[in-house]
Amino acid sequence: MTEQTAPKSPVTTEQFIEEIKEQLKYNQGVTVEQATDADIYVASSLAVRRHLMDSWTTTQKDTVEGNTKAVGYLSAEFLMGKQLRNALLNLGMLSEFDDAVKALGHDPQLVVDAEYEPGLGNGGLGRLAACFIDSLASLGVPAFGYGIQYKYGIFKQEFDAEGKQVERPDYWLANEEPWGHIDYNRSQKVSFGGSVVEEDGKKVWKPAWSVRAVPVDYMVPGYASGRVNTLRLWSAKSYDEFDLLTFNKSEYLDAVKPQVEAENISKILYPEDSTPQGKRLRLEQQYFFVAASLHDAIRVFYPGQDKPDLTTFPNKITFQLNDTHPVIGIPELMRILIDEYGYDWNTAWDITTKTFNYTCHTLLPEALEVWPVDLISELLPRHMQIINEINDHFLEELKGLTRDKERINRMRIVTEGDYPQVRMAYLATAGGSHVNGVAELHSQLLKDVTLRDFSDLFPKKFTNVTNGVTPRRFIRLANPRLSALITEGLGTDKWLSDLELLQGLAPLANDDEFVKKFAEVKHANKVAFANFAKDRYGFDANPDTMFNTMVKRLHEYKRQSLKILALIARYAAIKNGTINADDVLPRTVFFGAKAAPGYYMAKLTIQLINNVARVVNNDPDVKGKLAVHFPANYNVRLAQHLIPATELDEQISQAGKEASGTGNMKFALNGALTVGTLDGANVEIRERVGAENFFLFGMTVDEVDALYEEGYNPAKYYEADPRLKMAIDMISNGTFSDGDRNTYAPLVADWLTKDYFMTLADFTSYADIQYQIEDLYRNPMEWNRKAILNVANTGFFSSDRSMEDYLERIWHTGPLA
Ligand code: GP0
Repeated sequence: MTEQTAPKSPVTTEQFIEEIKEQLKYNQGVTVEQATDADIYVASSLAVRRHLMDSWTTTQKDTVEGNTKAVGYLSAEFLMGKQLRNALLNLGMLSEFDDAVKALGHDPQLVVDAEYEPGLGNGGLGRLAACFIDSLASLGVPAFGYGIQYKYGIFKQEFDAEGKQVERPDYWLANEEPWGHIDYNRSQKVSFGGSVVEEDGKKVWKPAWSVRAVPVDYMVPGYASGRVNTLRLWSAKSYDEFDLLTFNKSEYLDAVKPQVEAENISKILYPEDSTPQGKRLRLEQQYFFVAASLHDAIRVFYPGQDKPDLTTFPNKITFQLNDTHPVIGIPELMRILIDEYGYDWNTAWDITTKTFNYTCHTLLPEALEVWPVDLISELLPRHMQIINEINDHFLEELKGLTRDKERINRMRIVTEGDYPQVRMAYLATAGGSHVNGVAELHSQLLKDVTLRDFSDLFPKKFTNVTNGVTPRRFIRLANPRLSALITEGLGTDKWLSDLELLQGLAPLANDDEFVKKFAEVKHANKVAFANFAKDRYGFDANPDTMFNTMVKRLHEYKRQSLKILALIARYAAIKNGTINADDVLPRTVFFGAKAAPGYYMAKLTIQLINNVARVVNNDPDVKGKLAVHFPANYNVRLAQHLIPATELDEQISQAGKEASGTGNMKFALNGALTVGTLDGANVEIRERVGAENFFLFGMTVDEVDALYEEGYNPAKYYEADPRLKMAIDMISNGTFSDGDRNTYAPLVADWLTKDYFMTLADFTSYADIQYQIEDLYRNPMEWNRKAILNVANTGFFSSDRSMEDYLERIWHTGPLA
């Protein structure tokens, strides 16, 4: 990426004040005196949006008229976070905004707080999509994000009196939302059900019902690139036509029912992360947004053309399938080309395979979507025919490549048997040009294990692109103090668009003055977080203790239970005097995690963490030594507050299970040290920051495999390490459940008999490395030197670099001229 200095504001503070006033008057109809923080938020957002408008329209025009291929990022999730400050940053208006808002008598922070965070994603995958479109715009690459504007985002998490997770609906659109523009004039019709008939030797789909897909457009401003791309999120609306037959025969309410129900399609985000539920509505959602997006792209790139030459489609736009969720786009594009535009099979297949690429985000077999043939046949009968035909052609192709019948059978896209299913990951691999994993280790395991047969026969399809995160949101906006220090240290702010420049900080790790300033920044961030936490969650966190954080979805493979067991062991050791109280390094541990509402073990783990926190925080014996806090409803906003304040980050998944992780990158870039396993992108982080600046523990992938082979017996580890035994016994005997021995029995039983992710086997090395961590922490200069080296050496993990890798290895396109 070409380095940019910060953009210059298009307005003075005085002008911006006038613009806000104008919006208050002509949009909201309130006077400056009447205006609340929320009014100022809406008015300033609309004013900011106007400043993006010219760049947005020229970017769209250049995207269509230029000869640079665009990128279409198809994703069921975009976890955007708040928009206002991000737009201000990219326009160079941060200080003008602060000053204007103050002049109008408001606190800028309260105005920004009035924005309700859109939660249109579950976790890593959705946030990655948001980072990617930010980077594409910042690189000046023409791109569309395509997804769904769910009416209800990821649930709001609360905890009840017993510490159990309670889910509340996230009706974010109940608030004024100035960023999305709903464009009724560019809607698309998406149909479902019915049957396929033969007419003049052609297959004709006669759908049973249709829904109107209305685009809601969000501007995606690039940082200092002058480009503004589009995130187009589809919202389902009913058609106003009645089913007249029903209307004549029966009741009005029966007649409107299908119309009313059509809107359900975009009502709610499925809250399962990495564990798809295979529900009918979910498939409807997937087809809904993908069909609308493909038709939209044809509308955009062939304006006004009835008979466009779609053999040029792959030169206009390349579609990235973000996991298997949009893979129904492959048969849909085939259907469009064959049924709507009259192309023959081979031409259609050639266009389709050139158009799509697939990113896999998992190694958990249960996370790879499979749809029953019956369900697809019922909802999308024509697509099921096409998928079967793809399967037949594919099996033919395989026969030309191998004689191994077993292998060919294993590779079927449509399985055989009484309940045949469609494997979406296989369809994606067969129907696109490239398949990528999201970190080196993950991509290797995809080739060696998950998609082995495919990689053996189509080795050239497979590649890796290691994930990244946007430095604009996750350093500049989240951590203004560190940003200022980096700029001071490097003598330039160009690092925000060329993050490898952070390398220039490495020598400063030996400069005691700089190290002290770095330590002051971290301490100030801890104080700021403590204030935020007090204000927002009501707990006291002592900034003079080590801040140790584990934030991510609650999943057994991520092993929050390893953290909680080690924490209980530590608590017991302090309490029993096994460790001398004076030798205890004071620590404050933060958890943040949502569990899928139907995931019993994960929810029980949440309850356990909350109750360990309750017991520990109320025990005078450990006061000042150990504290545990679990703020509810971890989201992008909380991440932006907590990550800059963290000193030790936990990335402790079982090796071979976390595809990449992206939190790990955010923490390292904000100067936290990582305690982690050799999993996902941890491997690459450790390579870059240096083994001596990373706390490695636990089994490797090979060791995990070997232990499975040998037969894993978790009870053995329970007997072998008294710390572990103590921790589990305390959970069993009711220490964290007011004496009730049943509450956590399912967790205990699982650990002692199954422990599928080998938490117990890694316990000892995890508990032991804590001594190293604490020894280092006792030497603040050394700790901070290592923290600086983490910042200096992780510039690689910018999502700008990820995008450049995709451009080079997969998309073969670049910035607009
Ligand atoms: C992977 F399969 N991820 C899935 C899924 O359904 N949802 C999801 O968020 C995540 C991976 O678990 C990850 O390792 C990865 O970094 C992220 O996708 C983006 O690639 C950690 O969140």
